Amino acid sequence: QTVCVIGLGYIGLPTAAVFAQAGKTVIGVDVKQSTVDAINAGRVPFVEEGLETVVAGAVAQGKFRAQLETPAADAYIVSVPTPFTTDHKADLSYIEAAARAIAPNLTGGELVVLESTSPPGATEQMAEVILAERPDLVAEPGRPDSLYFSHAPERVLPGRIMIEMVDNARIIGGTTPEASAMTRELYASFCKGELLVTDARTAEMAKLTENAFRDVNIAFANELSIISDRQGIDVWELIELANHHPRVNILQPGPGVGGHCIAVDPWFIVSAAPEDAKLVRLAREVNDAKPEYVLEKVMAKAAKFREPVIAALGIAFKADIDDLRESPSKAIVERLSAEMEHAQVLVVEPNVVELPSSLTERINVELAEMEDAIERADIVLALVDHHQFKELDRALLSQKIVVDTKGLFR
Ligand code: SAJ
Repeated sequence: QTVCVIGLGYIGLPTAAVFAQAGKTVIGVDVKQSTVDAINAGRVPFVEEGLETVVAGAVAQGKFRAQLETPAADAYIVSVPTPFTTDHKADLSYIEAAARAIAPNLTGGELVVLESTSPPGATEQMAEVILAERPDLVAEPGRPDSLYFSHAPERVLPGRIMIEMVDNARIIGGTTPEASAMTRELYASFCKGELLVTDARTAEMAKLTENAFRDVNIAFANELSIISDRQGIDVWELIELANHHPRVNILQPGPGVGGHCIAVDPWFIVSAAPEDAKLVRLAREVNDAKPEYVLEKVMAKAAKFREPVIAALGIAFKADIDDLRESPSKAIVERLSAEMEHAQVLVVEPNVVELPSSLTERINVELAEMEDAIERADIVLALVDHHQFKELDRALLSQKIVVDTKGLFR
């Protein structure tokens, strides 16, 4: 059985690798020549624990190769980006392009699985694009000229992908029960977790719901942090106490919500149901507004210094990673340095060796070492709960004004 994986990014490449490991012949497709070349040389163009060994092994055994053109295959896995547009709608153009590239290769009997996180209805839309290109084929299970379509979202956590890809339970939703059954069988080749079968729309919505649940819960924590701040209450103690209740489980507040999933996916629910998705939208707005609250708080504290020096601890989007994309902490540092040109911002980020270009271009920002930055600072602004910061000697902070968005120094 030949499996074609379209889009060899953070999800597509590990998926291709585990299919090859499970004995399938896998052909990966990507638009980037450099990605194709790297993979065919057994290399992985990004950092993910344990992935390169599997890719290199599969390529060496001839079970996996990458190319630019979409080939004929028995099953297709579409794992391309679904970014959102400026008005918070899902951009499905990459899925459509993949569908158009698949269409000419089909003969009937093939399975096309959409893995990209998508708004409800996207799998059906993908099927429509393919069937419009191929009016000689149908989606009527049982007939030799029938095609099969489904959605199988992933739930892996970056850094643990090779483990979670295999172990996590997986939702599978076909546009027909026959498509679900085929998809289930395909994923059972490597997935040890439970395979939960539903329809395509429910599967699409389930993935969005998981991330929206987390976003709403974090928004609640962020709102509590602002209320508590103004009431003179320690929000971390408050949440810890409330979470002792057997049916309460509040997440942690912070400087905002980042990453490419939790800060994006809930918008797909909002754009699908703009009138009804009130809470989901509000949670997004609450979390998106948190960096501004932090910024104002720091600026108010800095007002009493003529040339304030601020040590900003962390610019990654969450603890103990080097990923700066969609990071609220990075956004706060960018805004701080722009709003207060007379201030000096010392960025401490143990997971990077250089600052991103948005910060190197600012003359009042520099990357600094932790102890040095704190010693020089008037204000210490904690933005990410990296383990290095948790282990900091508290005595260093005794003479400093501290703004602690993660409750590190309580
Ligand atoms: N955050 C808080 N407070 C918390 C937890 C997180 O402020 O209590 C912030 C983080 O600092 C970060 C953001 O939320 O800025 C997102 O971090 P995360 O660890 O919650 O999630 P991601 O984006 O790394 O991965 C999520 C996971 N989804 C869920 O836990 C429901 C992962 O399982 C998904 O596979 C992934 O999204 C995805 O690809 O959708």
